[in-house]
This record gives sequence, C-alpha cells and structure tokens, in this order.
Amino acid sequence: MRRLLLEMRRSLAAPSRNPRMATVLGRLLGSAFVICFLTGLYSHFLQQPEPWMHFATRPFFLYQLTQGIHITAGIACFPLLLGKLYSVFPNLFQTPPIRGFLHFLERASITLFVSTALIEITIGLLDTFQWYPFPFYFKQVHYALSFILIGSLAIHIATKLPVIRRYWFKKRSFDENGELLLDPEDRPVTSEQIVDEIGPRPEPTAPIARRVSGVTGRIFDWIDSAPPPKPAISRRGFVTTIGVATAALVALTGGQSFAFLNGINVFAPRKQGIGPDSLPVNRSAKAAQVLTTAMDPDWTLTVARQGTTMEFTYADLKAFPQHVEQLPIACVEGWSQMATWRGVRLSDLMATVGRRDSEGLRLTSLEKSGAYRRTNMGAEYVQDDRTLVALEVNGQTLDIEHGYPARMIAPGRPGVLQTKWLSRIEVL
Ligand SMILES: Nc1nc2c(c(=O)[nH]1)N[C@H]1C(S)=C(S)[C@@H](COP(=O)(O)O)O[C@H]1N2
Ligand SMILES: [Mo]
Repeated sequence: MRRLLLEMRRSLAAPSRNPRMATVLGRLLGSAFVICFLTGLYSHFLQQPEPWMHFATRPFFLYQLTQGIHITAGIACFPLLLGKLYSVFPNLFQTPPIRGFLHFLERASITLFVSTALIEITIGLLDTFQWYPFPFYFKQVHYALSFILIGSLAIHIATKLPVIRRYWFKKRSFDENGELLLDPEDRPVTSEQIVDEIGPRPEPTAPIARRVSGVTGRIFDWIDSAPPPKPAISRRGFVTTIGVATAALVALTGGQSFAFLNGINVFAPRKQGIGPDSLPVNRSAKAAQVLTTAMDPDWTLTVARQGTTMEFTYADLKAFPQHVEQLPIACVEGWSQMATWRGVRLSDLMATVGRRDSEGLRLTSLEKSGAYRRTNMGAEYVQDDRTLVALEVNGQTLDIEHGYPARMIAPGRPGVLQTKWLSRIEVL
C-alpha cells in the first residue's frame, strides 16, 4: 500500500505541483472566498436585518457594487479552485494517511472545505441562471454552507501556516536562476527514494503481453512499448492557463453586473437593456398573479399609520410633485442595471399620515403569494430623498412587468426589496 501511494505521488509530480504554487493560488482563492463571504453577509443582513441595524443609502450603487463583486469573485473561484486542486492533487496520496491529530485536522478541514466550496460556487452559479435542480432552498443552504466554508478555511490556513509562511514571498521561494527552492519534505517523491525506503520493485513474473495472444496481446505490446508520457505542463504554462481562464470568465460574465463589460457578456444569463422599458424582468406579472388586479382602474394605494388610513388613486399620485432619479435594480442573482425612475418621493407620501423620522415601513404588493409579497423598509431608506414610489421608468409609464401601477425604488437596496405592484404602505 505504501509503495502504491509513493508511486502515485512520484508519477503525479509536475512542475506546477509544488507548495509555492499552492500558496499563491491559495492566497487568491482565500481572498475571493473572504470577499464573497463579507459581501454575502451584507446582502443577507440587508434582506434579514437585526432590529438594531442601519444601512448606508449612499452611494446609491453600493449594493450593485457589493453584489456585483460577490458574483464576479464567485465565478473567479472556479478556475482558481480547480487550479489549486490540480496543484495539490498528489497530496491526496500521502503516507501514512494520518500522522497525528494536527495532520488529521488538516486533512479533515481540507476535505470539508473542498466539498463545501465546490457545492457553494456551483449552486451560486446556478442561481444566477435561476435554475434550481436540487431538492433544497438555495438561499438557506448557500448561507449555511458559507459558514462551514469559512470555518474550515480558517482551520486549514491555521494548520498550513508553516508552509504558507515558508512559500509566501517570491524572494524566499526562488534562487537567482528562477529555480524553485523546496524544503526536503516538499520535494516530489523520486524512484530512488522509493527504492531506498522500500526496496526495488518485485520482478514481474512474466510480461503480460507474453501471456496473452492475438489482438489483446498486441495492444499490451503497444502499451509496453509506448513512449513515456510527455512532461506535464510547465509552471509558466500553468500560471498562464489559470490566469487567462480567470480573466476571461470574469470579462465574459461581468457585464451582467458591470455595464461597461456588457458588450462582451457572452456567458452570463442577463444582458443590459433587454425587456420592457429596456430593463430585464425578474418575477413576471403572470407569475405574481397580478394581471387583473394591477390593471384594475379602481386600484388605490393604501397608506396607513396607527389610526390614520389614506387611499391614493393613480391620479392622486400623479398630482404629487414628481421627482426623477437614476437608480439601479441590483438583483441578488447578480445582474444589475441602471434606470431612470419618475414618481412620488416616498417621504412626501408618508408625511400625509404624519410619519416620524425614525419609523420604518411595511410594504405589501398586489402579488397573491410569494416570498416578497410583504417586505419591511428601514427608516434610513424612507428618509432618503432618492427613494420613490415610481410610476414611470425610462420615460414610459411603468410596464406591468416592472410593477404598474406603482413600485418602490430605493438607493442601495437589493432588487428583491424593490417591491412591484404596490398595494399598501404602513408605518410600523
Ligand atoms: N412584488 C414583488 N416585487 C418584486 C419581486 C417579487 O417577486 N414580487 N421581485 C424583485 C426582484 S427579485 C427584483 S430583482 C426586482 C426586479 O425588478 P424588475 O423585474 O422590474 O426588473 O423586482 C423585485 N420586486
Ligand atoms: Mo432579484
């Protein structure tokens, strides 16, 4: 068994399979995961805030930025993680498999990390396509796994600290000729070493080819005489491959979150400017079952605070001073797009029922059912002058798909909280 494991490691040796490469890729991958974790937490708390939390409403594109970074960094993890797995692959065949408690901890944490990381980025990517071929709720699982992922990453880094420290700096890792300096225990396994340790390979009793005749025998002959495999990819070739793959993936999908990359958005599910009023649609009016209620000429918007209730018709809302704001829809699924909104300032509307500055709101949609039929809005968003009950987008009356007759649009909030087809706004 020991010979087999050593032989495995010997045959898997490659220029890019070394602790320096593992450290360099690990740095990038670790940073990407920490960025994803922090931006993910921000997104989580925006949607499920603790009572004491207050959020920044400026810059107005804050969530667009943090969520764009979340998705883009998550996508970059694919080539980085695969590259890292490639570079540490021979370590899978360590002998003895477990050398003590610390070593057990190291291997257990890395197993947990790799499996959770693969699931996490895969379901995250599928979510950007709104495709859920798995039997659990994306949101809860993605959130829970992120803690396992970050926890196991922390343990992994702690147990690997000596290696990370040893190979962190380029200067310490290479000699003047660009040759990698490896500590003895980090050198690849050689045939001589195996012979020294376990003795020479037992002689094969008879070459297989000679025991088999006919076509099969000839195939074995051919395998026996085949030239040894070409040397694996060079260190530089490997770095270039991972670098180009990462850059290309980011560039060819980043357009869903960052408008300047839209022209080369080949792979991401959402393009800018597509949909009614030149804006993509997430939940459709049909899915929300509002096709009749939203078009009802008797529609009113109810605004309530304690004992006071006001009903505003569409014409009433039009009679308020109308304000224009440039604000993005920034979906948790990664796509975002700027739009020009026109409508009633929310704080003007809420003043009609005497709302106080510190009071938050509850928004209700005409939508029949759905996770976002009812949402809460913190006082900071109500206070912000840019928050509108929008009646128009991009110079047109709101399309029913975008929330006709009226929808919320506030700066710095996730798309899920930009409630469409408003029906009721009440002070909490
Ligand atoms: N009532 C209601 N409003 C909603 C949703 C919803 O499911 N129900 N989806 C939200 C989501 S997830 C996003 S990203 C935005 C998208 O707005 P758009 O479809 O006008 O582009 O609307 C939000 N408003
Ligand atoms: Mo969304």
